[in-house]
Amino acid sequence: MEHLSRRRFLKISTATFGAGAIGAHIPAVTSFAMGSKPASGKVEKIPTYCEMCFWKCGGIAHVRDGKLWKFEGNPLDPMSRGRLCPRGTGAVGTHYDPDRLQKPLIRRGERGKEEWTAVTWDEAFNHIAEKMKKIAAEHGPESIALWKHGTGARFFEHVMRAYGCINKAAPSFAQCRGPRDIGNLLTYGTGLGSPEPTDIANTKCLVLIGTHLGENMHNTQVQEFAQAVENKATIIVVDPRHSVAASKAKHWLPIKPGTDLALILAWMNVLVTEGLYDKAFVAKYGHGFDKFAEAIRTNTPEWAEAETGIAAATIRATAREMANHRPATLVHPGRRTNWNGDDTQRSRATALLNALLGNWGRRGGLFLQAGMSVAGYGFPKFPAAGKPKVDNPDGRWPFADEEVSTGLREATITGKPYPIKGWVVYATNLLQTLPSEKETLEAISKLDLLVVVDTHPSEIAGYADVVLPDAMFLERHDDLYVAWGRQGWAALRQPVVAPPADQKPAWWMAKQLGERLGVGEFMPFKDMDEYLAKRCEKSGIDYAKLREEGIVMGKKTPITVEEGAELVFDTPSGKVEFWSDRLAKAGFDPVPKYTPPEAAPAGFYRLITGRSPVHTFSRTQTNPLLRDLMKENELWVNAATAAAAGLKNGQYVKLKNQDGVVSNRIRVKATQRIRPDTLYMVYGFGHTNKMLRSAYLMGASAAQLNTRYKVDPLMGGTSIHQNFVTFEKEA
Ligand SMILES: Nc1nc2c(c(=O)[nH]1)N[C@H]1C(S)=C(S)[C@@H](COP(=O)(O)OP(=O)(O)OC[C@H]3O[C@@H](n4cnc5c(=O)[nH]c(N)nc54)[C@H](O)[C@@H]3O)O[C@H]1N2
Ligand SMILES: Nc1nc2c(c(=O)[nH]1)N[C@H]1C(S)=C(S)[C@@H](COP(=O)(O)OP(=O)(O)OC[C@H]3O[C@@H](n4cnc5c(=O)[nH]c(N)nc54)[C@H](O)[C@@H]3O)O[C@H]1N2
Ligand code: SF4
Ligand SMILES: [Mo]
Repeated sequence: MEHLSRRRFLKISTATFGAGAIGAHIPAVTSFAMGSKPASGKVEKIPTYCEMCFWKCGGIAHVRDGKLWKFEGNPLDPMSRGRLCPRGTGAVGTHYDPDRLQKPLIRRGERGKEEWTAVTWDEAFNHIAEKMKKIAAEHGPESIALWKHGTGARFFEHVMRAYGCINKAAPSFAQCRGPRDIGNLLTYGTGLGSPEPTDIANTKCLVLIGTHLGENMHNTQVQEFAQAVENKATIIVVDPRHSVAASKAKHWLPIKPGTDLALILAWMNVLVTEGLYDKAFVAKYGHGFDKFAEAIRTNTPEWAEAETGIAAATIRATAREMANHRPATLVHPGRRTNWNGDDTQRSRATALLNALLGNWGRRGGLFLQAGMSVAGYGFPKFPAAGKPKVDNPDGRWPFADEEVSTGLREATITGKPYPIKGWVVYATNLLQTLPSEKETLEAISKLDLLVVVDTHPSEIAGYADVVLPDAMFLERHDDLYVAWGRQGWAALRQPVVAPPADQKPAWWMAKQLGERLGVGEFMPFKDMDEYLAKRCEKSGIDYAKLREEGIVMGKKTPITVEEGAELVFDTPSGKVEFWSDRLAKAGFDPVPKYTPPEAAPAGFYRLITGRSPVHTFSRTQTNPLLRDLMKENELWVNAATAAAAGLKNGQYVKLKNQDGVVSNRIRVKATQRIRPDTLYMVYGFGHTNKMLRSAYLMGASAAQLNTRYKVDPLMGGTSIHQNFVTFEKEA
């Protein structure tokens, strides 16, 4: 198999996306020689999977003279296909980042004042275990909750569950893909998960609603997007902003934010009234189609034009174009879908649009995911839960199938149905991640114990009682990644270098904590080699080979109708639910209905957010390699809006939101590439923890301005595009 170098990848992406798009942001760097001079020395190549984000691409680390030199794609891996995105390559910078946490810390003085005593690991664990036992004795172990994001949380969750902690939450549901997964679940009987089963490589018509591929750097999707462009697939992009993806599109629909559901309904109206939908698919697999067709009868393109600002003729033309290419037309289901508060219904509408195009289980549409089964280690049984979980009391959000983060936060604030007195936070910067910083701080004020396990002195770490410095992913073992995709596979995470200071791997911390909590028997293995070797042995996987290659593939099975797969829908009707009896019964619209978004107050603009191709959320701003590529975020302002406000391109400005919250300063990017009524910035900047020396107050924090949010009544998703801002010019 060809070893594609980083330079080649950059050449590919630059060629495909063109200058001015992502190519302009990404210099051609073949190696990041931060450890040692790449001139001589013994090079070891060790495979492991990346966790600079949650796409989990397989990579190969090059270690020269014992020092981390570079990280490249693993050609055997279906996610990376031998190429990493800039953040993956930049993982080397996280290893060497001088702003990383070095030692366990215990708070001195007031919470949030950031005065610490460096302690030994023993002292840290003894302190935590003592506090946890006290909370458990007074309130029960259920009163200690876990916040988590990412693979490293695996054994913390395990040990805490063994101790009787049942409350947990991750931002990947209510703040991210939850609405999309529930919208699809209600329609097809299955959520989509990660990675999404989108056959972008083979599509003839790709529709992106938001979903800014090329800035959203989910590696495989970006590579496949480049393939689709090369294949001359029709690209339709719906975005208030001329995104990188929009620059590749035949049709860019600069929609008024918050009105996408009107557009999707109108597209479906055209497909139905003009008889362009997949009639055979609907007849065989559709449930309640006639009632659905009746429900969207008045959602004409002319009606939608007034809502969305997209001309009726354009809506018709794009709907017809989608129909022309079906079933190889793919309306991307999106990922971060928490926009407006009706997001599950909007995602369901997207699912129904895909159903009208008949692309379920079809080449160029949504393929059927294949998995691989890998045996567990075999642990003792967890104790039975004595109380219900607190995050979704009485099923307030009837269709939530994962924990609702803001529900856990609210329970911590109210102490109902029972008090939550401890939080263990693993790899989620709650102050940047959850909307309403104020509510997060209020919840923290109720705690007797806040433990933060992080690689960096994040904002949430600044409020901790105890901070535990994690090894970064290149320095630790984690559990196997058992993945779903075109073919199932399992990938190995193994350490390639030692942590630079006194950081320790997450699994080791969990084991230490478990022993002190008296549940040591739940981690009966000496180390991760023993654990992983046993899982592999039980599954017939050659562990030695896995350590060499980093990945083992599962069996190939048919994933499309073209390959002979059969379609089965796990819904109450056993069919694709154009009309949902479940929703009707629960008092919701059985077919999605549109409500217009709130108008901006005079002089205010709607604030929307997205991703930088070279950063992940709020976690990479101090990474010396990635900071070099982008050290602060910019505020996208329409050139006319900027001129009217007397703002010049490149000047700094502060933003004030509808609740009077003022941001840190941010540089104006005056551009034609955004609607005049909308402002845009990437999320994750504007750090306020002084210990993040190189990122402190660089750019503005979108999260800080997200004081208002709407909650999706179906599943508890928190929608953050509800905030309006105005300019505060710098003195
Ligand atoms: N480089 C990089 N890549 C990442 C990540 C990262 O941190 N860095 N994070 C990953 C994760 S976890 C996720 S969830 C995804 C998120 O990435 P996506 O799922 O692509 O996120 P979206 O919010 O859909 O996309 C943001 C885009 O939506 C547009 N937009 C905003 N409001 C509206 C609207 O009302 N209507 C329409 N049609 N468009 C709108 C914005 O202008 C922007 O272009 O990215 C993933 N990829
Ligand atoms: N305003 C706004 N809010 C959003 C979004 C948005 O677009 N705008 N996007 C939402 C989405 S889609 C998502 S998925 C979430 C993401 O939410 P989070 O995953 O919480 O994102 P981060 O803010 O990067 O917080 C990650 C924290 O983990 C730490 N960390 C990184 N690697 C490691 C590690 O290996 N071990 C440990 N222990 N810690 C580590 C980082 O230093 C950082 O403090 O945010 C959501 N919130
Ligand atoms: S998409 Fe990039 S950052 Fe995410 S896992 Fe893949 S290489 Fe790493
Ligand atoms: Mo996300």
